[in-house]
Amino acid sequence: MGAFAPGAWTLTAEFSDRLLARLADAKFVVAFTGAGVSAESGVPTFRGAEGIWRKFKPEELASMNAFMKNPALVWEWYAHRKKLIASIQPNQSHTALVRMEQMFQQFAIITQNIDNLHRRAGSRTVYELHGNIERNYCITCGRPQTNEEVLRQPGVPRCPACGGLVRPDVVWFGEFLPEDQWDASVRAAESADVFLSIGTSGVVYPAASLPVMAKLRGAFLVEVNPEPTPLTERADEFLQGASGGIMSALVARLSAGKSGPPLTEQSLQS
Ligand code: BJW
Ligand code: ZN
Repeated sequence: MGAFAPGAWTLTAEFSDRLLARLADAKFVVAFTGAGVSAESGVPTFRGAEGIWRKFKPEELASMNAFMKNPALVWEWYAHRKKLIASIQPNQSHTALVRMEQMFQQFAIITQNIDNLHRRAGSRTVYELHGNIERNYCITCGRPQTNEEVLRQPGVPRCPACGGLVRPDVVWFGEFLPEDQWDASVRAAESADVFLSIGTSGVVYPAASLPVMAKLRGAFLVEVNPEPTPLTERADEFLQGASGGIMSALVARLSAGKSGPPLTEQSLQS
């Protein structure tokens, strides 16, 4: 594995016997996803040259300090991303994960993404570690606001009930992750037979501790990424390349091993 050039995966790609055997025996499969999974839908990643928005690093925008210092700048970034995300569609990676949920007795997606694309694609069990960009709330009274309401207001949106600042319902640096989502993710990581880490740089904690947690509890750890990450040396398999092609090929390979007609690339995208 790893000998394929990024983007060279096709439905005939070969996967190791070890990986296929672990998947064939798996009762509980967990997919842990990051920004790379949405990249092929047109959502920029956070890190690397492509990920930088107007020369700002995520640490300079995604924090309460940054928001209080310059709410207009932070809102400009979020308004831009909200509009972009509303205009794009889930891609082959999201669709492949929907198919995987139908194939295994238990299946969960743990996502760091806030773009809601897994749910929009049709996945059911999705734990959102860093919130959801479709929600917003007032930092003073907690009143929720829809995207339609916030985007209607020019500049920094305000709460109609108390006049407080409204923020997106996402997790910024220095903030705790939603307890219920974190607890469910830890339980899933600890019970997984196969744990797939897909399209994440694995540098943001505590999310980045989940793949290692899963491996220590006996999961077979698979990483899918065009680039090596700090997790790569701990992975049992590193599938190097863009996740859309790799995940589609993997689902096609798995479904070919089951009864019924094998999936085609066309049927995976439909
Ligand atoms: C493809 C591809 C293709 C491209 N196919 N792949 C020092 C050490 C350790 C920890 C800390 C520390 N100092 C501070 C901390 C804690 C901090 C942290 O981890 N910082 C590190 C950066 C150093 N963590 C926190 O603060 C967290 N909270 C916390 O710890 O609470 C406890 C606490 C509370 C109070 C006080 C103190 C402690 C919260 C973290 C919140 C992260 N929030 C963000 C923004 C969310 C909202 C928004 O989107 O606007 O979450 S930051 C950003 O990074 C976002 C992402 O979910 C997250 C992870 O990024 P991801 O998904 O991995 O994206 P990239 O861009 O990094 O990588 C993309 C990958 O895709 C790359 O590898 C590409 O190769 C690949 N790729 N194309 C497949 N086609
Ligand atoms: Zn309010």
